[in-house]
Amino acid sequence: MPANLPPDYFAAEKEYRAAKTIPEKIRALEEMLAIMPKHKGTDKLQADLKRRISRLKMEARRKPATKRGYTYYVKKEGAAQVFLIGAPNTGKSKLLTQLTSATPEVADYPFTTRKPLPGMMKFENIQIQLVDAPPISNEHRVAWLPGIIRNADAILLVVDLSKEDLLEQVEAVAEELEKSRIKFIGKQPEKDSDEPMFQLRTLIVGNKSDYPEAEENFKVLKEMYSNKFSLIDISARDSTNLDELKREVFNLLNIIRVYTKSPGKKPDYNDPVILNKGETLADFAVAIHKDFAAKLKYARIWGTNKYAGQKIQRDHILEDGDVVELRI
Ligand SMILES: Nc1nc2c(ncn2[C@@H]2O[C@H](COP(=O)(O)OP(=O)(O)O)[C@@H](O)[C@H]2O)c(=O)[nH]1
Ligand SMILES: [Mg+2]
Repeated sequence: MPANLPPDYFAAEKEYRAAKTIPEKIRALEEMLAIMPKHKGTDKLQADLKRRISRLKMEARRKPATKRGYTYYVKKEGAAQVFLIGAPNTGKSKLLTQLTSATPEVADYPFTTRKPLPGMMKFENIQIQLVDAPPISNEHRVAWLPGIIRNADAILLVVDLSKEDLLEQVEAVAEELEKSRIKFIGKQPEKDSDEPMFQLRTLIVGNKSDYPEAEENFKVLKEMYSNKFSLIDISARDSTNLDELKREVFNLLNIIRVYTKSPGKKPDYNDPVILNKGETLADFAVAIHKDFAAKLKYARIWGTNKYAGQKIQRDHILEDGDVVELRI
């Protein structure tokens, strides 16, 4: 049975997607639940919302940042927020200087980075926010870090390929974050075990590929992790493979760029609407304006695998690069 959700629901859903904090997210989800018509066709959706609400409430209870009442919260900007995470001295700050115009301190002694520092990375026609963070190791725990990482859309786990202890570098970070119930995953969401974990999409970045031993070490790293994760080797120092890295970051985010078009005019390719993969024409309309979502009759689409100007309905799943003309 189709759910037939009212326009208010999509507006609340938009608020949910824009929500930055856990209380905001909970409020939006509760609104979605309240608005949703209660019948057989929405049973599953209702259950799903309830599950998400209770999970967020659980998370809010154990968030250390709120207990301390203090955190280095980094406001999201651009299409997505991606944290640079890793052991000390792996080159996170160096990488940030190479990919953005931010100027963190880069030094060959550990723990130079004490606060998160954001910078904007340009990828084609969008900006992605990268955030440099203090290192994570078994010896050194930054209490507020897991709290702000939870807000990120994805993680770059930076590993030093010049060192023999690659696996320890990865596992130490994974272990530390697991204590805060954060789990690294590849591009696909994983099934929860008994204890729900907060899942973060992660790309493993092997840095310092300019070292002679790096190639062999990267092979070892791939053998260990390529069944679950995407990996890439780069040299932040020499700017090797950084364009490929940018594309990998974009792929990791599972986002698409969709463009608006007015009748008879050319689309503006400089200003894409960012959606998650799998989102529909209805989601696109909500992202533009909630009134559009309510009034939308149909739309025309231009893109790959479509006839130019083909008519589409609300449930049509959009793809990266699609151009859409909304008809209300
Ligand atoms: N050879 C080489 N050295 C690098 C590379 N990236 C960073 N470094 C050096 O590694 C040290 C630690 O870098 P930094 O960015 O401060 O590491 P962080 O602690 O992870 O932020 C510095 O001396 C950097 O110059 C690289 O790609 N190749
Ligand atoms: Mg640093």
